[in-house]
Amino acid sequence: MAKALDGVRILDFTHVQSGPTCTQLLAWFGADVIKVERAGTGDVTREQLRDIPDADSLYFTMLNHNKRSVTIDTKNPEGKKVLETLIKTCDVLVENFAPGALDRMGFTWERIQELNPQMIVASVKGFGPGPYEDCKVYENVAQCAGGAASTTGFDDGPPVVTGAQIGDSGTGLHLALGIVTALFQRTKTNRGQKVLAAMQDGVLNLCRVKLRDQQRLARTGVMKEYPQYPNGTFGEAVPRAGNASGGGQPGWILKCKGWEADPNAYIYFITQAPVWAKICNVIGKEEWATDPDYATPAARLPHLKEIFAEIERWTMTKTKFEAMDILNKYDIPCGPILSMKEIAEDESLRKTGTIVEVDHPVRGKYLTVGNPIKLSDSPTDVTRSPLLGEHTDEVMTELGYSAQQIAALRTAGAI
Ligand code: CAO
Repeated sequence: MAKALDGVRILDFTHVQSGPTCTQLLAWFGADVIKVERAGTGDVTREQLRDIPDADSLYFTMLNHNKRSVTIDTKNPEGKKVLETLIKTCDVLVENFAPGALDRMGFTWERIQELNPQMIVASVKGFGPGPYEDCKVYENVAQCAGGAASTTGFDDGPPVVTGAQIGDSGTGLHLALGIVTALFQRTKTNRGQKVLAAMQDGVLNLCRVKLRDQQRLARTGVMKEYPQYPNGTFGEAVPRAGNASGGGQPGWILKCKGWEADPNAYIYFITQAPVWAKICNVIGKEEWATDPDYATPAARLPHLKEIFAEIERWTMTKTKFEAMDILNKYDIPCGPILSMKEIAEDESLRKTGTIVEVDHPVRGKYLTVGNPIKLSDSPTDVTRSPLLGEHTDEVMTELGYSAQQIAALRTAGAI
């Protein structure tokens, strides 16, 4: 079946995580993604966190599926010429170098426009224009600067970063949307444009509800769904809310049967207002359904701690899966805390292509996360990541270079 982005050519100058997640998504939607790497080393993640000697790491393979790899030394004059040829034939250049690196290479926006006025140049940077625009940034820096760390964790502990890579993969996702939007606009303007996704901005976008709460706090001095209410104190900034729900329906993580030995024997439980009476029935507190101190969401807010303690007395008698089965019968929103081991073994996720087993010539079989976005007319087939420079000759031939020219460029260290 044809793919949504068939015919779109991406010059993929990305490395590490944020940029590669973006171009991997575009490849999954059918774009021809040509990853340009330095000969000899390539993307630094090829050798980071290796679990098999001399094999591309899982870090690399899991971020670079469905791409082709060419090696070009873009600081070599001949290599620069090859890159220029590539720029002329591609629709989008995606990069996440440190600020200024592309300019230092000689490929300024103006130069790229000269070579290909239709080219979209998409960049991930740590920060947008401003005091930190020249900084190098990794995941957790973005989580801290984007407001996630100050609002994650418990009130009596330090700021905490989350395991979800919202700075890297989250920004890659933002950038991918920017690229397809620019491609769409190009169909009307026939012009390229710059697309910037700053990691701080991406994280803040995902922390939008916390900026909402900052303003509520400034106005009212209290947030009644936060664990600090009614007995704790609020300062000037949004506090860490533990496992409280970020929305209007109070929730918390509760112990389930086996929690003493299993660090993931927990369930997330939401006391959604319309099912309050059902919750009271399930946990054996029928009287709370009509008691004026518990019957309405507003009345419950000062009692949330006590309410969740009572619900936990019930969840501790069930495994997280038993609790899930029972609660779902009554439409009570809840979610088991799944370990990565449980997710890796989940058959339903494999059936949908969300977890995929891939075979690799050097490392053998491994699991990866497939495309989380499913298009009915553009299905994703996950293919292994390329070996370093695996497609150099193929791509150079497509660009019109003869075998002799390729050999000469290789001897000159340009590719
Ligand atoms: N041939 C020749 N040189 C190449 C090349 C190639 N094919 N590909 C890259 N290079 C060179 C660049 O020209 C640059 O050289 P200069 O520093 O001399 O200009 C250098 O390699 C790239 O360096 P970098 O500064 O981007 O890499 P780093 O490892 O020092 O920093 C990172 C990594 C991620 C901190 C930085 O790239 C960055 O801040 N990127 C933007 C934010 C971002 O995406 N962060 C998330 C990364 S995922 O956690």
